[in-house]
Amino acid sequence: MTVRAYVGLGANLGDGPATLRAVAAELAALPGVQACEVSPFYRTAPFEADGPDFTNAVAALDTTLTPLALLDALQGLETRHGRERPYRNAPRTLDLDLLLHGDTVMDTPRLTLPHPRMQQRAFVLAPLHDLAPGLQLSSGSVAALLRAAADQAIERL
Ligand code: PH2
Ligand code: MG
Ligand code: MG
Repeated sequence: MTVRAYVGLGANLGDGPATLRAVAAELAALPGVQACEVSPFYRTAPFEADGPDFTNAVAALDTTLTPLALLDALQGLETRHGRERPYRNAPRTLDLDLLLHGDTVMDTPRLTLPHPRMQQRAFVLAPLHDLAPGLQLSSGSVAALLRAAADQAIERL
């Protein structure tokens, strides 16, 4: 069964736009991914984190991968791009967060779906809105949630 999944892309070490362009192609080439559409890129101020500004985007995937198989593939791409985890929310060469996997709701130590913090974060909501302006999330439409996050500094590249 093919489902629509959304993945958040972020980088604030190295050449973020170049990394995200490469990752867009790598996501599209993953076994079990039939289609991949990537949003415009945004420059965003660190949100509850420190370090340089981020480059952020969202990818919409049509995939037959299960949530955990897709998570494994995303973590493989993070590792390939030199991701290190010295402390929580440390600056990173690449962060790939599984935001939504169809209608899956799950809460396990390894993976919580929908992503528990996405509904407050303009750096996720703006590119998600570009791809899916009519999307409904548990606390409202992506459009309304984006308006509620209008105080967060983001700039479309
Ligand atoms: N990711 C975080 C924490 N804060 N801020 C921005 N602007 N972009 C991110 O991708 C980001 C963040 C945790 O993963
Ligand atoms: Mg993240
Ligand atoms: Mg992450």
